[in-house]
Amino acid sequence: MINGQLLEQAKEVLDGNWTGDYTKPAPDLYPHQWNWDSGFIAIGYSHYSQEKAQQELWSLFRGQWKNGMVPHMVFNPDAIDQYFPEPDLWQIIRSPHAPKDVQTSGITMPPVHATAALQIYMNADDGEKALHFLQEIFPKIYASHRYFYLYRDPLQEGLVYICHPWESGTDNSPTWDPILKRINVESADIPAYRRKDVDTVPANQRPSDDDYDRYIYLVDVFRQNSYDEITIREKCPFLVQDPMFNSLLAKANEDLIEIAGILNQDTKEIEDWHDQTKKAMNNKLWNTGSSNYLAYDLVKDEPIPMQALSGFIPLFAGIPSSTQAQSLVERLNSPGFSGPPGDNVFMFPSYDMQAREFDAHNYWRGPVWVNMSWMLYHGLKRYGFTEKADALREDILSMVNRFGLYEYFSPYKNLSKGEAGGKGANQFSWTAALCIDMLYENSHLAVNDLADD
Ligand code: 2M8
Repeated sequence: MINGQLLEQAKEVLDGNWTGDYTKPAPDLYPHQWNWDSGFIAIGYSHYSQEKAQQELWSLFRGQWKNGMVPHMVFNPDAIDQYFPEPDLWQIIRSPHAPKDVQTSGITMPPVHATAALQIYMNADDGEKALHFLQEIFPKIYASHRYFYLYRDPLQEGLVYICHPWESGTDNSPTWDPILKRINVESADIPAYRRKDVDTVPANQRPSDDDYDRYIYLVDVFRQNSYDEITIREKCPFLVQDPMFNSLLAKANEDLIEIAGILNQDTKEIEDWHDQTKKAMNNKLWNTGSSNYLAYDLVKDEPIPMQALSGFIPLFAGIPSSTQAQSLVERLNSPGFSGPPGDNVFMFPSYDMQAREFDAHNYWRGPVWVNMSWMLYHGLKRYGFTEKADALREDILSMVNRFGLYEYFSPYKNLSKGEAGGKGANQFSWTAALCIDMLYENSHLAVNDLADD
């Protein structure tokens, strides 16, 4: 009964986190709305509640800025005292582009909304309603892609940069360590603040205080410069072309082209973006030595040689050639991402297990995340690694079934006595949503699995 029960539990988690307007990523730790979470969550809902799936995206796009940027967070005014940072830190009113009637953060996140919108349309029973939804949301998503190519691609090479680790979604990935270390933050330089995340999750599973000081320092740079993109580009010490962010943009371009086709809209501009990004990923971010894609530090003008799982996400967007895909899969199968020979490790740890920086319990420094595995599942299928993809799916569903619908997980299958496999927040929405998607997607399997394990 594993999968039938899991499906019900996952729906309960989404129902529990649903506020009436949007879905909280987790009950206590994350009370507001987050950008890429909403995309993943909408994909889960699209299988059984079109209404909630569509509403999830509408709620997020209420916060869209006039320059097209979709903010990384839309605040719930009733939950302001439950999370740090509050809108007061962001002070988005300093930007002429910020919305006046919705409180948001002042940075963005990996763009998964074209991908989510297309899934909503594809999974709809009521084609007419879903078509209407696509027509309404298409110009907004298009504007958000245009924002990236206008403001975040200064070299006009098809690669967009992020200016804060929060924009990557992989907040404390070791990839950002070399850059954050270069930022010398004296406590007097940054606004006073108190973290609230460590009230609910053990500190050793969350970013360090040194990381937070730098996160706040960067927000201060943005607000002091009124969120002006050109000034930020000149002054920000953190400007990175991240392989996962650009892959998700490429995947979203691909899906936006499909949406434009459905709506009989012109696709030329999006196709140009798409071609350019795919080529640039392979020309600039591919690294033959490590058989994966590396992030690129635009301030120092050099690749960042850190080994994160983000460097494999291009598979999801169809960016690698088949030879590159083969190398990526070989690297995924190696001890760095699969552990020592034997079935000891869930697919896949978020950071190279053989690297000094790897930490099995700490957030984006090693644990397994369901959204990353879900993207790789689709990436592996896309390149014909069907057996590997199916094994990954089974591995992730069994992991979640064993430990619960947590935010992230220890990669180790054999835990020491008393150790919990689930980490961070429990009842985590995107874990639930993407399990739902994996269960429905192979619905012939899911239906059979409903009967027996
Ligand atoms: C985490 O990030 C937020 C800040 O944006 C936090 O730590 O408070 C990340 O895992 C991010 O990827 C995610 O979108 C967010 C909400 O789930 O939490």
